[in-house]
Amino acid sequence: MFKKVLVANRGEIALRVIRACRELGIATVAVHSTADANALHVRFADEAVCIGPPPSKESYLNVPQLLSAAEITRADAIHPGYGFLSENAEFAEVCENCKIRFIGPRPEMLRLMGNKVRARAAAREAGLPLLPGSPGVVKDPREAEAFAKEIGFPVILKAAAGGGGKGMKIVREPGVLAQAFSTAQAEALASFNNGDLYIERYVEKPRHIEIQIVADEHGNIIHLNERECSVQRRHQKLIEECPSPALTPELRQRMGEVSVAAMRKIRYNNVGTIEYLLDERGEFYFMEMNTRIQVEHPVTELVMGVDLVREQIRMAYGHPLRFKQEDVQIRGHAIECRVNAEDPVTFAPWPGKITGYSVPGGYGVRVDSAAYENYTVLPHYDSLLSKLIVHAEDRETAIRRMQRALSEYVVEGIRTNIPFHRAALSEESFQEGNYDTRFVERLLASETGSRRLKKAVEETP
Ligand code: MV4
Repeated sequence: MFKKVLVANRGEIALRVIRACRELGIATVAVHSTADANALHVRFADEAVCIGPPPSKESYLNVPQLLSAAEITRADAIHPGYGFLSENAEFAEVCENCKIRFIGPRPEMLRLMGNKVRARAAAREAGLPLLPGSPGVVKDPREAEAFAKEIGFPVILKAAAGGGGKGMKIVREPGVLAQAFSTAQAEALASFNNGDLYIERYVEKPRHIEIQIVADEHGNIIHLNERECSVQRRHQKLIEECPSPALTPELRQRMGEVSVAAMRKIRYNNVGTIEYLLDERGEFYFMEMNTRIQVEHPVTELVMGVDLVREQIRMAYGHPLRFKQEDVQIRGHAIECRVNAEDPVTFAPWPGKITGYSVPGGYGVRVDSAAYENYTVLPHYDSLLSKLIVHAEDRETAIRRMQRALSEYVVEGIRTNIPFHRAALSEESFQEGNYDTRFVERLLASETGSRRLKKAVEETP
C-alpha cells in the first residue's frame, strides 16, 4: 500500500481523505495556505506544509509548490479531493512524471471528460443515450440554425470547455439564436479561453440523476446505483439523496447496466460519476461525467455500505475491488444537506467567526465538516461549512431524521442556510419525492415556500 499520501485540498474533504488514510495505515501530509494554519486538516495530518498565501491560485492550485511539498515529505501519492486540481489532466500527468501516484483516473480520462464535446462523442460511441444535438462543435450561427431546425426548439447552447452550468444559453425561438450564439461564444472564450460550443435539445424540467462508478485496474467495474441531485440553485447542489425517489427498480438497473458497459468500452478507471438528465417521460440522457470523488459521495456510502474514499485509494494503488455487482445492494435511504455559510434567503456568502457550535448526532446521523467552535470561515474559499447526512430504513424516516438533526444544529456568529433546508424538507413536493431541478426556484417564488423560509429563519437559534 502507499506509505504516505499528500492531500492536495482543504476543508471537510481533506479531513475525509486523512481519515481514510489513517484507517488504511497510510501516513498523511496536509498542505495549507497561510490562512489555513489552524485548520483541522492540518492538525489531523501527520505532517503539514505551508504552500502559499490565501488565494487558491497561489496555494491549493500551485502545482510547483504541491510537488515540492510531496518531494520534501517523500509522499508516494497525491489525493486531490474535489475542486481545485482534481480534474486537471496536466496536474495528474506531472504527478505521474514525478513518480507520485495521482489518486484518480488516468490523465487521458480527465482530458476526455474535461471536454464536453469529446465526452459526448465518447458517450455516444460507448452506447449511452444522448439528447438530439450536434455531433461536434458548432462552428457559427448559421450552423447552429441548421441544427436547431433539425432538433426543434427549445435548444440549449453549451460550452465545450464548460460543465457545471457555466456558459449555457437556452434558446426558445429561431429569431434570437444567432445573437445567443455570439454571446455564448464570447462568454465561453472569456471564461475558459475556448469558445467552442455545441447544441442540444433543451429539457424543460429535468431531474439530475447521477450514477456512481468504481473501476479497478484489473477490469472490474461496478456501479453503486444513483444519487438524485435535483435540489440545486445556480448549479450549486443543496440536497442530495440515495436512492432517487424517481427511479423504478427497472430503470435503476438499466441506468446502472448501460453505465457500466460504457465505462468498460472507454476503459475507465478509479471512481467516477455519470450525470444524466431524466425527463418527465422517464427517459434518461447522458449529460457529462465527473472524474473525481464528489461532495455528495456519503449518501452512496451509507446506502451501499462502501467506503468510497478507501476504495478509491486502494484502487489507485492497484488493489482489486473486493466485491462484485451482486454483492452490493441498496439498504435504506440517505439524504445529505449541504450546510453553507451564507444568508438563508439571499444565498450571499457569510464568512466570519463561529462563536458557538454544536453538531447533531445520534442514530443514523453523520456530519462531515472541518468546522469547530471559534473556527473562522474564510472568504477566500467556497462556503461549504458542513455536510449533514442521515441514513434510515426508508425515505420518510430519513426526512424525519434530517428534520430532527437540523433542529439540533447550532451555529452562532455567522449565517447559514440551515433555515433553507428546514423549509425545503417541509415542502410537499419534496416529501412526495415529486420534484425537479426547478424546485428551489419554485420554493422561493411561492407564497408558502417563502413564508416557510421566513418562519424557519425566525425559529433557527
Ligand atoms: C441541460 C438542461 C436541459 N436540457 N441540457 C446544467 C448543468 C450542466 N451540467 C448541464 N445543465 C443542464 N443541461 C439540456 N439539453 C438543464 C440543465 C440544468 C440543470 C441540470 C441539472 C441540474 C440542475 C440544472 C439546473 C438548470 C439547468
